[in-house]
Amino acid sequence: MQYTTTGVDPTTQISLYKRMLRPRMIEEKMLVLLRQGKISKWFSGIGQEAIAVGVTSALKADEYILPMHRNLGVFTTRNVPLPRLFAQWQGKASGFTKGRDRSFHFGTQEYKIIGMISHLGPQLGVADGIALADILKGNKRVTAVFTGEGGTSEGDFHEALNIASVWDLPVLFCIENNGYGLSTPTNEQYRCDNLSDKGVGYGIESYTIDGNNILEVFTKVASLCESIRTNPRPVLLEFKTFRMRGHEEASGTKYVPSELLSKWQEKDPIENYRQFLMETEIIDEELQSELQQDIEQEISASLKIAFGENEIEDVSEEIGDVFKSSVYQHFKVNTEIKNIRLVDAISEGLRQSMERHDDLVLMGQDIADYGGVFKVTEGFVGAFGKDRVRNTPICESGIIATAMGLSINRMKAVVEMQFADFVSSGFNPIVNYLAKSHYRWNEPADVVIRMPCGGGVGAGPFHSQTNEAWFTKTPGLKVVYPAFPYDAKGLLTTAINDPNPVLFFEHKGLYRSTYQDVPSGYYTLPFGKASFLREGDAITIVSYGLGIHWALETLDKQPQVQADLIDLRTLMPLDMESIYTSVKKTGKLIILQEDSLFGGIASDVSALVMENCFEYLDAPVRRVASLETPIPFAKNLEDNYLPIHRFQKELLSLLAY
Ligand SMILES: Cc1ncc(C[n+]2csc(CCOP(=O)(O)OP(=O)(O)O)c2C)c(N)n1
Repeated sequence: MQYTTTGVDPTTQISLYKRMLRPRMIEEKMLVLLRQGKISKWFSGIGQEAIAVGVTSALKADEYILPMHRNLGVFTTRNVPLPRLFAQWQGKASGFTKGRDRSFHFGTQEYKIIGMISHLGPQLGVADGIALADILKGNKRVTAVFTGEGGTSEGDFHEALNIASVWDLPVLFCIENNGYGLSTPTNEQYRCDNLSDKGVGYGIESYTIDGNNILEVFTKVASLCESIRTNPRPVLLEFKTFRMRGHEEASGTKYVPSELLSKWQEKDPIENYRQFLMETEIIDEELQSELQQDIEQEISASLKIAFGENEIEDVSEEIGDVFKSSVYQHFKVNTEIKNIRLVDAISEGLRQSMERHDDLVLMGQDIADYGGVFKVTEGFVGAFGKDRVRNTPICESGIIATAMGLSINRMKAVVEMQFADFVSSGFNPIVNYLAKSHYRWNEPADVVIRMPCGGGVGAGPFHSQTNEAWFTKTPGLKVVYPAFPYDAKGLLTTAINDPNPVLFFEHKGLYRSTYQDVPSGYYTLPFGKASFLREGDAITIVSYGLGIHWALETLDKQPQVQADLIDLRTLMPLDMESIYTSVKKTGKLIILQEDSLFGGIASDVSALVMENCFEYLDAPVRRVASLETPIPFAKNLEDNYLPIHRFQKELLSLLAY
């Protein structure tokens, strides 16, 4: 192996050696503990240390790094205390996740390390968001993110590179090409010669680097970082290396030809570098054994602390940690009232939030000069500029991950889905990243996702869904679904103030058909408080969104029906107390929902009422909802699908029960 020391002084040469030796020795110890059954799983990075150590050494301490499952060297080079790391792997309380997640699945703001989620790809977009926040705040920083060559086949990789390219984001995309993705060799993963070639397609500068040569990694990355800090841009790096052990220890390496393993054994990054340092007399046997002894001692002392810690017994914070606790701030201003449409109220709430929060960034397809397909952000570019009102490429997953990155780097984001239906292309980062971060490692996702949704508009199966139930199912997400302009404005401002992820549903059928008197100043409304729109003793009607308007229409036609009509307004948190109070008074409950019946909110409201108010009920709870089909296009078919025409009959029959 050829080593060039130009620009690397002897102290740095030794420090790079020590930095590689530490993760190697920790790993060797972990492999012993694994065999003894003292830890549960291990993903080995043996043979790949030069990449994590070289890249981390080239970055400054305040620059974020997003490592993968084999990058122990990132954590050790950033001097994360070993007792905490060991406690993390043992699921102990003094780790980084209170025992809630394993291995390297955590981040720490203290060390500016943002760990992966198992799905590999999403962190590439998160790096984009972190880098975007740095650009917007005028920080001259680089963000480094890792992926394996297997992970480059995920859409997230392509989306993240493309976003970074069109937005000139200072991200160092580091591919560790270690020959195998689990058992899949590179020729079954991709067909270009080098993965760095992919940079060309995105207009990104890229390089192939010998990932086993610490000096090459360090000097190349250090000089690139210098240049990126002053001239922000993404750079794609492919580090050639090899995975010397199994994907994880249990799976072995039977499928790897032995000659490949021996060929790469000879290229071991630590052995070769040690020899080089000995030959050039930078280190000698004495120093080498001193280093080794120091690390050994550090490992055993740290292990003693971690093993000495009790297993987690306290489960009292499990529910409380799903969301970041935040105190609702009530703003009520006495200003002029204007009669406006739902779409205007949302636009106004968004505009006033932009004025209030300098750190709020809007992202979405065609939201800038064009104003969004529903014109919610019309005129925003003029008021706030293109840095904060950002047109995105068509890549929901990458942009939602980018929003997470903005939040990690202490900015706020609102992402507009062009239609709520398209959120399926960004489903993974929402339900796995945004929803779980606070519970896993105490990091909230300060992100609102606006969801223009709903049927009755003749737009067929992919532009009419009301897909709130995809999200109410997932702990860690708040779900808001206003039916009126006043609620929409006040709940949107609250959603933006809330540091947790919020799915904000906007029924597009109501955008331009629903008017209401709305205060023109900034105000907020609390989550988790349903509103009583009508009051009566005979029956309780629960609904939200367009369903509320159907219920009102029905009650107007049937003035003899004495009903409590409850508008849920937010689905998570859900105001069950108001429902219980009403049901205890009326003894009958009918729930109307626009979505198909099975697995929707109506089912859970029904179950909860049966469990908690059984002795007050005079009839079985009734649910009325759309058919169990996709939502159709033709008017007659859509009318048949939606529940409005069935509601009156069901209501009257329940009253007569
Ligand atoms: C979306 C997703 N699909 C599949 C997996 C299962 N899986 C975990 S790691 C891995 C291989 C990853 O290969 P690569 O990106 O090359 O990284 P390496 O493990 O080689 O370092 C697979 C298939 C996963 N975690 N996430």
